[in-house]
Amino acid sequence: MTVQCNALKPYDVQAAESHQDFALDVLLGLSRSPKALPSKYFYDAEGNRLFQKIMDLPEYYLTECEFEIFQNHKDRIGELIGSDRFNLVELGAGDGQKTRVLIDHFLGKGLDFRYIPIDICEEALTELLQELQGYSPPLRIEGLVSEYFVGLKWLSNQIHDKNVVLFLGSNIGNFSHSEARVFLYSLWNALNDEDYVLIGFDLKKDIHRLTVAYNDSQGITAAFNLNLLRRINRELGGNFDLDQFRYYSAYNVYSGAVESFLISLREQTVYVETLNQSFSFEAWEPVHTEHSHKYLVSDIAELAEETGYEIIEQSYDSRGYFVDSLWQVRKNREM
Ligand code: AVJ
Repeated sequence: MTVQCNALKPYDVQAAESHQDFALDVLLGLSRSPKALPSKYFYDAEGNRLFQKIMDLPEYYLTECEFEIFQNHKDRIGELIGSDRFNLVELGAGDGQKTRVLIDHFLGKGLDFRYIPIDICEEALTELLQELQGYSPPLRIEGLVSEYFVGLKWLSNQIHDKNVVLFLGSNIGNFSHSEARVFLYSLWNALNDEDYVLIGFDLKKDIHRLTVAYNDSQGITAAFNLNLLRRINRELGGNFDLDQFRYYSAYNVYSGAVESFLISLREQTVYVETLNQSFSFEAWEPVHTEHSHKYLVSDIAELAEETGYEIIEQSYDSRGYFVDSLWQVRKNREM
């Protein structure tokens, strides 16, 4: 696969397919029982704007934790990963605000790298690329608009390069533990021996703290979820009445995840033009929208071990809420 981009316009790897994928996933998700929609579709331009607001919420502690970790541990992280030239690949970069702490630091230390942010939201990526323009010495950047798998594909072609992959902000939390295992093993496969990955895990903690982070007082998280229905209206010609659905989320102790739903407030039928199909909802019927998994420190060790990495360093925030875990790929040897 050839991927070309210029600095200001991210290369859109998926544009043509993604509209069809969305239609198909909505059809599948609203036809099954219980109903569910994949959380990756939160991130259209509006969804991304709402997610940026979530990151600024006092209740959503994750962002400030990772900021603090990067501020306090950037020296150490830089020392561990940087000597030779490397590719700094970020999966799900979003607006890249936290990453900029690392990028600024790495540039300041004279590390030799190019930055490859990958994200499904074109608007977020374009904004990020524009912000990173002004650097001197200039930062080498290639932005890709895509889901994670293109990142894996891109990486598997860099057979002679050293790679450092960032997977931050608890993005991994949207995977179940078995999905995370498959994903990390696929990543391992695409990487070279001794490459690094830096993964942000949100840790298990006081359940009230978890619950409140996904039930903010300003209702931004609710709007973020409801935007998924608005996106169906906009892009697929749906006629969802957003007032007839209510956001609900709760921490499930068994699954170890905050689980989010949109609940139909009454019996209703919704028509989606592109699909030429109606979907009926019973009163109080839930549509699952997201799980955000929380980790034990022991889960992280197990996950690294199972998928072929060695844990090099765990960096925590001062409250012990969050950890950025630096792993190194181990190949061609007995572990
Ligand atoms: C971007 C997946 C890390 O699960 O915490 C924030 C998304 N959902 N509030 C998360 C989200 C509701 C977020 N991740």
